[in-house]
Amino acid sequence: MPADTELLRVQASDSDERARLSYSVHSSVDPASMRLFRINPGTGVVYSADRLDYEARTQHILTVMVKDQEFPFNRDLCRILVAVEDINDNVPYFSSSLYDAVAYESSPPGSPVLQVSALDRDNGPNGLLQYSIEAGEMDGGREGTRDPTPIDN
Ligand SMILES: [Ca+2]
Ligand SMILES: [Ca+2]
Repeated sequence: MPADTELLRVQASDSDERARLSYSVHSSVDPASMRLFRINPGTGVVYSADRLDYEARTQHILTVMVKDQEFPFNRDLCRILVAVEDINDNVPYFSSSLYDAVAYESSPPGSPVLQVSALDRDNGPNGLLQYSIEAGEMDGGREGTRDPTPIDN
């Protein structure tokens, strides 16, 4: 989600006649959440102020304050809970860029040769991986299949 997205609006009322109310983000459970949200002091609309990363934190709990403007100041607090939804924003990566294996020519077809493994920081379906052979010699493993000249050692 891009920064500056409108998330929700808090609303307070004050029975005093000339009350002008002002909203602010008072605190957050995780101090890092403070810089990720801002509130419009006049309207109470809460915006994201930076990109939210599900992999860093799946939810943010903020305390919002409303204050009137005349001495003696009165105030009230409320809590807002922002749940971050995961998107598929992380690419999978292999734990190694090169794997070496030795396969015996006597091993029957279907014998395991090696196991590759990759990781993906996303959660749930966004982090599920499927492996396939993208390129290489698929038809018998003989080097030079694009070249009709037989290679004989
Ligand atoms: Ca992913
Ligand atoms: Ca993600």
